[in-house]
Amino acid sequence: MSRLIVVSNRVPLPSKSGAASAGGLAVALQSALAARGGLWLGWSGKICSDEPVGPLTMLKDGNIEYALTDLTDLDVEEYYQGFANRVLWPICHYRLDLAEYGRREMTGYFRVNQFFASRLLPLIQKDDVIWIHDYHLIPLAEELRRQGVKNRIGFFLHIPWPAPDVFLAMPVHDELLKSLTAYDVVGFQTRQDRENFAECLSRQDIGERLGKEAFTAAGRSFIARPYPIGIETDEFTKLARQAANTTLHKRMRQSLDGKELIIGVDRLDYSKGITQRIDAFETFLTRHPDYQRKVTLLQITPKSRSEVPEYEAMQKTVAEQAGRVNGALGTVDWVPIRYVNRSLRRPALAGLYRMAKVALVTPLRDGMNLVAKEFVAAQDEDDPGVLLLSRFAGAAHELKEAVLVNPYDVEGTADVIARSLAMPLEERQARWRGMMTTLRENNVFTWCDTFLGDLAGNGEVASNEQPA
Ligand code: ADQ
Repeated sequence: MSRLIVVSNRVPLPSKSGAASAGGLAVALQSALAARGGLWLGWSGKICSDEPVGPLTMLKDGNIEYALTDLTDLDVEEYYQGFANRVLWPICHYRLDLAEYGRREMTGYFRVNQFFASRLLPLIQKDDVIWIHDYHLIPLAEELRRQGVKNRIGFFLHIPWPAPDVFLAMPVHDELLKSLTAYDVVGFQTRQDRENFAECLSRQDIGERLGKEAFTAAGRSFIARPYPIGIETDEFTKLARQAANTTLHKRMRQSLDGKELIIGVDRLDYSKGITQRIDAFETFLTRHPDYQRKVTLLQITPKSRSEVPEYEAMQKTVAEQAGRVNGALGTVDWVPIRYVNRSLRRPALAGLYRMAKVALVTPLRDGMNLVAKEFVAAQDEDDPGVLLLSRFAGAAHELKEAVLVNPYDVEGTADVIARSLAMPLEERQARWRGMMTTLRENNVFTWCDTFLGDLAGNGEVASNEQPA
């Protein structure tokens, strides 16, 4: 088997405390790489003010080797905080209003991709397959090809690919589209994302579509396919089952004192619909006063990207909003919303999912959303909770038995919360069984194997040159 090289912006090193990385890419790739082994290259998270950046830091943990590079403060400002998180992230989540284009950031983005290529180049061996992840590194393969790399290179986009009218509003759209044609396999979360991408190529007259998944451009062929990302389903179920007897969970149950638990778990991000969700929860409590003092919403939201102004502002908004609802509706012995800004260890999280009667997974837009899948996997089959899922999450394309909502419709979501709490056991079980079948059939290992199978050339089109 050829060696696998994974490249992503951040590399989540195994933590001594066992605290989980609160990010979907980290969670999924850690599982996938631990099973197969390989090399993982990315930013160490360290910022240095002097150029040139020092040598790579090499670490080993089990069968994964890590190659970590520092970045300069200018790199971080232009590439990471700038173009990646203030242009690509909002655009791909349909927030044209939040995108801030600047030539300097765009140039920085392409420059740092060149830098990643220069770091990776000396590590590449003849038969390695290279798997590049997410919107930070779209032009990386093009850079590697320019340097003569002929290895198989795949790209997986963890976030949505938006509708063409949205994507094409971005000034450098053609450069990004063309750079994706340097890959052998381009993976998306859903068929809809792939179709949006294909439509962008066609509108811009870049290359040609040869079949459902086969494309050609600039004398190369590549495939673009949906590979919906999964979780370690059975492992997660086991974690949740074991968590029931831990001190944390006993304390939690005690503190609930018979009240039903509703749970929300999201990085603090405007795409996750947290403010709309809190509005919906407040509307639900106001419209259904019988439920007051009988339910609690536990919203677990680790801070993320605090250096980007929209995120900093959001921290304030959500904290104030939760405080306002608690002030208006809470009583001396009941707090409607427990709002927690920290990362939990995975077993703790799994146990809390299992304790919850309803999960509110209501992003305004999401590539997939692993929380939805984790919640389902954590349930007790005899008495499963209800997944209330945004129709704008990639997961809604797979988990058809979830209760789908439009997160922009606050009153509609409030009504669905009430219906979910009252859902009869047989219906809950039937929905849960359907979703579990999907999660068992498509777990994180199937995701990884399918992608890497295609990348190895087992896919529909695999005519590009193999390493010399
Ligand atoms: P994210 O936007 O980070 O991922 P998501 O898919 O929900 O979103 O993954 C979050 C992960 O972090 C989950 O595994 C969750 O358990 C974990 N997590 C969240 N809060 C936590 C907390 N407080 N403590 C511990 N762990 C926490 C991006 C895309 C998604 C896509 C994934 C994977 O935005 O659409 O599903 O990548 O491709």
